[in-house]
Amino acid sequence: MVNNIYIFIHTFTILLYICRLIKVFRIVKIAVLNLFIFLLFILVWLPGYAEIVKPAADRDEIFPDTVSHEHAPSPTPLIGTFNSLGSGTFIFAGTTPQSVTGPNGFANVTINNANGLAVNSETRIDGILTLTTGLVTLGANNLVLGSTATVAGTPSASSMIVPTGTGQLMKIFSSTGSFTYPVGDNTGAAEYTPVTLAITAGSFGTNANVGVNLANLKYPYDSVAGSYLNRYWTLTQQNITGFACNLTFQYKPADVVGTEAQLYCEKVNPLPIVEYNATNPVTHQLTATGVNTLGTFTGNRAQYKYVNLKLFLEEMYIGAGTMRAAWDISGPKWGASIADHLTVELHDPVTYSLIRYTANDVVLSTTGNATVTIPRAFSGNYYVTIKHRSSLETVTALPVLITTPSLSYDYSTTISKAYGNNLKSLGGGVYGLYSGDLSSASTPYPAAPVKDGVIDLLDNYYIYSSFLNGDYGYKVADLNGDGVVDLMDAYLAYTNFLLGIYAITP
Ligand SMILES: [Ca+2]
Ligand SMILES: [Ca+2]
Repeated sequence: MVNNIYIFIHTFTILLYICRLIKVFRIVKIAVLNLFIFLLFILVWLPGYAEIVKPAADRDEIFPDTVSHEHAPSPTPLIGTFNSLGSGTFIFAGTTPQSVTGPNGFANVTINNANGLAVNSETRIDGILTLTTGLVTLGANNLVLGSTATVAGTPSASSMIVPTGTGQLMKIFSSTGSFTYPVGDNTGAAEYTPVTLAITAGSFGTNANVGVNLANLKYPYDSVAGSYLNRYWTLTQQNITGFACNLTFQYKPADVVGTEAQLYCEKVNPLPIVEYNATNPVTHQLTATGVNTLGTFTGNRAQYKYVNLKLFLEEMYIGAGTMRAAWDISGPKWGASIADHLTVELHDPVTYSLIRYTANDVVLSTTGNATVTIPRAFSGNYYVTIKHRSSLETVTALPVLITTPSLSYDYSTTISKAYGNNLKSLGGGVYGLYSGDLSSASTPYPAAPVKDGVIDLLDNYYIYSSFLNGDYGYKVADLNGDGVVDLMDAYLAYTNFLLGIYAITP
């Protein structure tokens, strides 16, 4: 039955091309169009003709998903075995730089060498680490403090641990509790910038630990344009489940670029960015409470917020969570991993007609991801509306709260993600935006189309006219994005017209 539809369509295609070739009058062309639409209408409503299946030769298979938004996991530091050096106290009190090479397991260690100690391999201390004077530089090696280890002395810029390489100062925990990591940097001037970790919940496995290192640098984060901190700390944990903690980061006034009072404590990696408390510009401390996952923390006043959207466009969807990359004349218009561009609007939650912010040329990946950058000043609730050149305007089911540096909304998981349940099932539990609204009565072909929120015969006629004109490349009438305007595109719009689809907005 489906093949018959194709035979029918292609027969009329040939007829219409013949009409073009012999330059028949426009009235004949319109008559043929109307006949076609009428017959198509009859066919679609006949039992067994309601479903159309794409031909096997369709281009779907040639655009595999090659995009990954996953971040590589951080390398996991491991606690190995150590050569126990007994239960005494080792005092590093030289007058020239000293080093320790192991792996050694100490009971007590005193650092009393103004020229410092270099840790040249993994080192563990289970008793008391006394910081009298001198810097302990870790480089690529971890310094592990056992679960009962403590720090004594007076940590300062001249007496501290310097974990500014890949090595971490690691503390083993066997239960909840608090520990201050006596860390800082020796980049330019030595600066003491400790981290206090208070673990409030968790289950602690073998060698459960939290490690810290830091950098006296701006975190390479593209939204930081206003005020920020030239310092970030990276914390990782192992073998703690059900983790919850509070964190305090001490920075130096010299670290601040811009206005200190504007800074917030933010976890900037892994994404999404999480914003914690406003800084204390008197004590120069950043705090984060109720932290459940660790990562890299810094202070900044992000210039932007991010709304991470996930959505699919019906006719560009080719299955398995992937869309076709919209084609131009000879290849993908925007790139092989980009489906198309969108316009995203933030609408007032009470008066929907008030558009509070518009983001144009938002990139939609072939895997359905789009990130909208909005000025930080936007907070509160907004309807998030998606507009696309040939898809139906679609709105979030409810206003979305924008309070954090980034948030996510996925339109594709259930029909109820869109206002009015106005999504089309694409199979496999995936939902997408209806295709086929591109034009209106006032913008007939070949005028630049302006959509009217209804998928009707005017849209169909626009596509059909574009097809008759032999349009190809990046054209609005090319619903499925394959670079050619043809009867398939017209048919796709026609099926949604038959379903009586129109935009539903608050
Ligand atoms: Ca329309
Ligand atoms: Ca097409």
